[in-house]
Amino acid sequence: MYAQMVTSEAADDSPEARAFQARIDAGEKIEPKDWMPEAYRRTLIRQIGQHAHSEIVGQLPEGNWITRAPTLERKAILLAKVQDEAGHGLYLYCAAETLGVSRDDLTEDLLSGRMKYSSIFNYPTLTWADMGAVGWLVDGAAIMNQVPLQRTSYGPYARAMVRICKEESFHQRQGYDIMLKMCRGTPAQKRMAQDAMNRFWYPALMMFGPSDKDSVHSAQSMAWRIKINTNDELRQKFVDETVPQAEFLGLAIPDTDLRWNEERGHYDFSEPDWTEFYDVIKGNGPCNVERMTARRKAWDDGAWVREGLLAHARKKAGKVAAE
Ligand code: BYC
Repeated sequence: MYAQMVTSEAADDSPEARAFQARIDAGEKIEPKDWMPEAYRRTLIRQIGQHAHSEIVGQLPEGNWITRAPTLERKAILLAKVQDEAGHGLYLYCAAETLGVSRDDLTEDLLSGRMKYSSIFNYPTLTWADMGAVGWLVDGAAIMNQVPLQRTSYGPYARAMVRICKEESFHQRQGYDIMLKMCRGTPAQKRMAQDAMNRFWYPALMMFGPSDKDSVHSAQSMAWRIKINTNDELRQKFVDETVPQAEFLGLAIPDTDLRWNEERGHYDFSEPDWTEFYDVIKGNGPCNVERMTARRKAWDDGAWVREGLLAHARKKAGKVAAE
C-alpha cells in the first residue's frame, strides 16, 4: 500500500533530480515515462488520488437530493452534475494510474482510511437550498483551486483538469441559479438559502487546506509545480470573488469580521475553526462514517461486476495468445 510510504518529500540532490527541477522551472510538462523523483511520484499519487476520491465521495451529498428535486428540470440538471462528478473521478484515477498505482489499491486505501478525501463532503445536505450552496460555494471553491492546476507540471493531471474545469463552471452556475431563485422566492425560501449559506461558508473555506504556516506539503509541491498557489492565496481569492456574489443574492456572510481592506485590496475575514477541520479529516465529522459505509457497500456490491469483467478480459487475452 503506497499510502504508508507517503510520509515526507525527501530532498534528492542527484544530477537527475537537478535536471528534473530545471525542466520544471522551464515550464515543461512531465510525462508518465519521463524520469521523476520518487517523492514527486508519491506526492502526485497522494494529491491526484485524494482528488479522485473527493469527486466520487462528493456524489453522495448531492445524490441524496436527486429523488427530491423540486422540478423535473432541476432533477435532470442535478443528475447530470452528479454523473459529471463520477466522470471527474474516473479521469483522475486514470491520471493516477499513469504513475504506476492501481485503481483497486487507491480504493482500498480510501476505504481503509489510509487516504483522505475532501473534508467538505463530511457535512450533511439538509434542504434543497443546500444543493444551491454546494454548487455555488463548494464547486466555486473547487474551481478556484482547479483552474491553476490546469498548469500543473504533470501532463496527465493538467490535461484532466482542463475538462474538469469546464464542467465545474457549469456546476457553479447551476448552484448560483438555485440560490438566486430561492433568494427571490418566498421569505421561507430566502431563509432556507441563508441557512445553507451559514452552514456551508466555513466548511467551504476549509476546502483550501490549512493556513500556509501549517501546510505540510505546499513548499515542496510548489517547487515542483504540483501546486501553483498556496492554500491562503486561493482562499483569499475565493472570498474576494464570493462576497459580491452574496451581496447580489442579498445573503449575509456569517462572519462579523468580514470587511473590505482598502490597503490590502482584499477582504479581511475570519479563519475557519481549524480544530474542527482536523477533527473532520481524522474521521470525526458529522457524516464520515455514513460516507465510508456507502462507499464500502458500493465497492462490495460491485465485486461481481469487477470479477466478470476481469474473467472476460482474461478469456480474451487467452484467445489472443492462442491465435
Ligand atoms: N480535506 O500540506 P497541506 C471537488 C490534508 S472536491 C481533507 O496543505 P496539500 C468536488 C492534506 O491532504 C475538491 N484533507 O496539503 C467534487 C494533508 O494531509 P496528508 C477536491 C485536507 O496536499 C464533487 C494535510 O491536510 N480538490 O472538486 O499540499 C462535487 C496538510 O495539508 C484538506 C482537490 O483535491 C481538505 N480540504 O494541499 C463538488 C484539489 N486540505 O495528505 C466539488 C487538489 C488539506 O499529508 N488538491 N488536507 O495526509 C489540492 O490542491 C491539495 O491537495 C489541497 C491540500 C489544497 C487540498
